[in-house]
Amino acid sequence: MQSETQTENSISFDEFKSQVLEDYRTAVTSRECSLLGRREVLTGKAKFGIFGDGKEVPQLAMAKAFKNGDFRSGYYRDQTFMMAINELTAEQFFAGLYADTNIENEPMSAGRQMGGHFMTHSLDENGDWKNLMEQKNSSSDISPTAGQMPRLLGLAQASKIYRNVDGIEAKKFSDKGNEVAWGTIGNASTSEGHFWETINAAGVLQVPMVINVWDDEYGISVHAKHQTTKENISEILKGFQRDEDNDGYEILIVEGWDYPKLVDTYEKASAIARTEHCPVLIHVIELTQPQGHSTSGSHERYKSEERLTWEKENDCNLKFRQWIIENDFASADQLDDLEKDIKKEVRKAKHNAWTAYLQPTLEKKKELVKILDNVANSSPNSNFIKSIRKEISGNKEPLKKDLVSAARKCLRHLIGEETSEKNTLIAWLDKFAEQAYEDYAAYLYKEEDTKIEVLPTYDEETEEVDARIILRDNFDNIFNSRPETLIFGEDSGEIGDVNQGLEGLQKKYGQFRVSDAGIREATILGQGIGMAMRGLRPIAEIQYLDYVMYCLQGLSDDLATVHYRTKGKQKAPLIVRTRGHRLEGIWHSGSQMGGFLNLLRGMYVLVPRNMTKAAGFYNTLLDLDTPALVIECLNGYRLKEKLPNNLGELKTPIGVTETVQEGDDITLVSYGSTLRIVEEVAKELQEVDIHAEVIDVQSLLPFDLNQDIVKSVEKTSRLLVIDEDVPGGASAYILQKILDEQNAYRYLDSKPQTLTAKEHRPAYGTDGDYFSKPSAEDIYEKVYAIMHESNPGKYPKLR
Ligand SMILES: Cc1ncc(C[n+]2csc(CCOP(=O)(O)OP(=O)(O)O)c2C)c(N)n1
Ligand SMILES: [Mg+2]
Repeated sequence: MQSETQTENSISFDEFKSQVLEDYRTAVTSRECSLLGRREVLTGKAKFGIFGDGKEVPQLAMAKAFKNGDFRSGYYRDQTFMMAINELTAEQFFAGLYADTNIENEPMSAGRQMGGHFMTHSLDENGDWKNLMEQKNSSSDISPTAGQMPRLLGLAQASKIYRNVDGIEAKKFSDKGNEVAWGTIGNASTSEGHFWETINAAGVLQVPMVINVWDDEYGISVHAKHQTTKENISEILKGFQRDEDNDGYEILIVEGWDYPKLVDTYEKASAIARTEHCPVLIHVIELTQPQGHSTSGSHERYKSEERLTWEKENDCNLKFRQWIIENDFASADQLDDLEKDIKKEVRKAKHNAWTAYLQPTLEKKKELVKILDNVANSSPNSNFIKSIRKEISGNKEPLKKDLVSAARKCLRHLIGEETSEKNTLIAWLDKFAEQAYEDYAAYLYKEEDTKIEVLPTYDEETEEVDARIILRDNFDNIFNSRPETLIFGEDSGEIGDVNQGLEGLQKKYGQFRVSDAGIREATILGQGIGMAMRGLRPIAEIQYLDYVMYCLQGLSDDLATVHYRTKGKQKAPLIVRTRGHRLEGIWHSGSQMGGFLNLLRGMYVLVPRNMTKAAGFYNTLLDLDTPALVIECLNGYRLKEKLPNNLGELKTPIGVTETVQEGDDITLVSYGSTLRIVEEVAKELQEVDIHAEVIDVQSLLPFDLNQDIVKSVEKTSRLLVIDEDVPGGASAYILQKILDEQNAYRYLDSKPQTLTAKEHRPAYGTDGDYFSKPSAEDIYEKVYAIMHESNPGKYPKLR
């Protein structure tokens, strides 16, 4: 709807006038979508609606200042902006409301996200980067309030990196860092910690970020007086305002109904951020919410009569209209006509979207009815089937679920029959399931070859070195050969991380590529997500696994879902590096793997038992597209390892286990630091003629893609999973994989068991560790007890 960004100064009056009217058209179209959208929900055609009414005009101004290559990280109110940058049509808006799974119809998420969650496509049909400099970009929205903020920081920081680091292949991503990352957030969501953490971090980093607060004084029903000190976000942010002596923010305040002032404000914000790389906050005040928060309730319940009247009078579209008339851009009659036309257009768009959404299901219905006719004719239970068929054929607007559910119910009436009609029904269901997989399940992970292995090689006279040296020299190789890589985290820069795995690398590669970050895990992660979305290969370092909890929300809600929620149209190939396992103390034990495994589907979770393995994982990951959490064994830093001579090239395969000791009495499965203890115990067990096979899982997500563990169980008939997580934590996950997915139960002669830490968090100190986590004696006795049970003659009772 808008062509290109132009200002009043650079164009003629006629051109300006036509742009104004085009903007008005967009505002009215968007409003009409909101109004009709609400009706679609209330009449049951759509499940839920959350719309951008009352926030139209500032979004037009933002769209004017938004350039190709820029990125948005926003929230569910931004439909007008998306329309104004030509990335959302009214028809697509309704397709989103109906959850149309055809991405051609519903480009925002192919029906995976509820309406109001927007994106543009960064990847082409092969999953390769498009040229992001030839389009206006929107990172895919998430629902958790302020969840967009950490990512916004990274999107902005990417410009800073592209401007300051030489040698990166930047053509598709940046023009010398001139791109701005634009954030939007509701006034109430500024109460979240993510908002404040991002604001502070962007001020420190001085990145081209413009953050817009759409202020309508409410967060659902809760007024600003319960949300914001002084009820005024720009007022309390004043300390961030830059001055002659200090960098900081430019803070601008503008009424959300004042079109010309908005246009000026956004031009100014854009120029400051773009050229100076200074973050800008625009507090857009006096906005309204004509239909209330969402379709789940009405705002009459919590807004006073006075407020409701004020909102009517100060509706931004109404004020925009008045301004157009006052300035003779158009008459009231002309605008009436325009509005009437738009109403018709939007109704038509709605109708088209519904038809396009329904069409494939109606075709499927036709197929099914025919199949059910045939099945009924050939079955002794035809009465039951006919009744199901009747219900389906009478359903004029069926959901896919209605069809599949009916077909599956029919099968129950066909038990015991062997007819070609029944087989046709089964084939129809199977085909439907394939499509349903594509529509609802595919793209959680990118299909990529994770199993590439390059073994470490060694000089003849290999020296043993402190394990950190292996990581350091491997990172040195990485940074040397891949200019798009960078690492950042607490203490990662000047001292080269707390374990010296980056020693000397800041000096060598500069402060932009090896950098210190503030103590703010949520935004360290956000830096990574945003930069990965703009073609860089960031490694975000979280000092210890226990502190991953601080960024767990972003890992789980944002990073892990990027590929899935965009149906493969965006990616964020970020590596999160951390250290954990087998430490001591309630907040330093690094054991809570089960929690992560449950929450990070969509990512790889890797648990290398030593630094050579870890180095190999980093190298493998940098050639792949899936985000990963790599947990180095902190106590592995105390050990020495042989120094490979192919650092930078060696690769640890992902999703592949390693059998570190062979045996045929029992299979012991473990990972990380506990694996080392298991290995030692396995040696001790040989003294009593117990030969354990020890398997290092190495990669928890994905898990044992070759299904090697079941092969071991087939040989040993006994299985013990050992880890340092709580009972029912990661060990339960591992057991589910081996028993349920690999069907190892078929080969078991003894009860499969787990040996884990205690329920409580690990107590401090060596004794705390001994009595909290599985010790060598615990493992020995557990294995011995299993062997005793199976052969008490050979293995008499130990205790
Ligand atoms: C973390 C989280 N908490 C609560 C919610 C539920 N919720 C959705 S929107 C919203 C209010 C947001 O208000 P505001 O930021 O002012 O945006 P507005 O809707 O007014 O534009 C709430 C509480 C959520 N989505 N995420
Ligand atoms: Mg609000």
